[in-house]
Amino acid sequence: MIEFMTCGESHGKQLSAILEGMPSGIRMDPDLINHDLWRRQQGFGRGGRQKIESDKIEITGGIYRGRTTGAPIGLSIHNKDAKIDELPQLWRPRPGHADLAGVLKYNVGIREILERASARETAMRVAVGSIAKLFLLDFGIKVAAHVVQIGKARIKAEVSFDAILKRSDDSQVNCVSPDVEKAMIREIKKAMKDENTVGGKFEVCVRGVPIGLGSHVHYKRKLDGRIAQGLMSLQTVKAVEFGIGVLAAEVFGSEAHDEIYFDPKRSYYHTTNRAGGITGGMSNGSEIRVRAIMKPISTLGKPLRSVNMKTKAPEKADFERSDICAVPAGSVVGESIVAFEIADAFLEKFGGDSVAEIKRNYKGYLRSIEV
Ligand code: EPS
Repeated sequence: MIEFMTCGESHGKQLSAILEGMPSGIRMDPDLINHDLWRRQQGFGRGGRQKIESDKIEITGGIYRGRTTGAPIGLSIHNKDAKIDELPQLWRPRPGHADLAGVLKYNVGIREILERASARETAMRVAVGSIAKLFLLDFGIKVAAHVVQIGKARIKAEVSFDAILKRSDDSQVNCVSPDVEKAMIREIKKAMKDENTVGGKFEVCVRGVPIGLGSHVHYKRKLDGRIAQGLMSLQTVKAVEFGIGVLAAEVFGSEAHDEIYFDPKRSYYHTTNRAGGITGGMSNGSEIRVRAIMKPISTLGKPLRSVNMKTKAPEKADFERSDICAVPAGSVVGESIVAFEIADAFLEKFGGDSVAEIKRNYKGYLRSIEV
């Protein structure tokens, strides 16, 4: 089992994490981590904060001469906008934000709640996910995400894994189609003009996952449940779907499942992937395809009705600098979240203390399921 803990406020000194349980021998690549951090900061419709920050990882433990040692990995990202003590207290909770429930539950002000509820925290989740991606690459497993919808602009057809890999870092919305990208940018511009915000949907795909990660035997071990929990914990995510997802409610069984075939050269296989790569809580050998739906960000330039928590008078919600659209950034975070969950399930199945040991276990398993 791998686990990590993050701490740090949006405008505090730094974000920190300790990642525990990674084996020794993973080649560390700070450039790749920094590239993912950079990707998270991009996207048309991002707010002013990203012009201030240029997130860079500092690795403070668990690495020797460029490889993991098996010890807990210490990570920090310094905030440039680290002025938390100068920032004012707020009194008008934003509808849709953690503000109201957080203030009542913790008996503190809105400032204390928003500082930790902020999506700034996801920078660290990206760093952790990048390390998971580096581990998975040693086993030929690749994770990639792309934006499929912003507002009413959407990609209609399924996008191949290779097309997702080929998408350009220059895309302003992490979208594979230049035409749909234009329509997505139009949606964001509309929201911008109205001082509004807009949500959307991203898809995370994983290639090279062997059959049998996760398990049917216990609810906490189900791979789809674990991935869904990870994605639902991302700020603004309201729904998660695998494969045909919500469409499963309206089609008949004959259109909902993946028929099974056998070929002596390639073993068992499916010609469709309606399950999104997971059946019975276990990976089934097909690509994992999961989509997350993000609501529009709750900090609005034209705020919604709220209540002043000091006076109890009806007032408009507070507004602080925010994003118009965070879906492209969310897709990068989603990629990291899924990478972490796959790495966790992979280590659970093939666990060992070094990459070399895990490789032996993995090869033995692959041989055992050969027919
Ligand atoms: C974010 C940092 C935040 C926000 C945004 C995401 O920085 P600041 O509050 O200084 O502008 O831009 O967070 C929210 C929208 C939110 O509601 O907290 C980031 O780094 O992703």
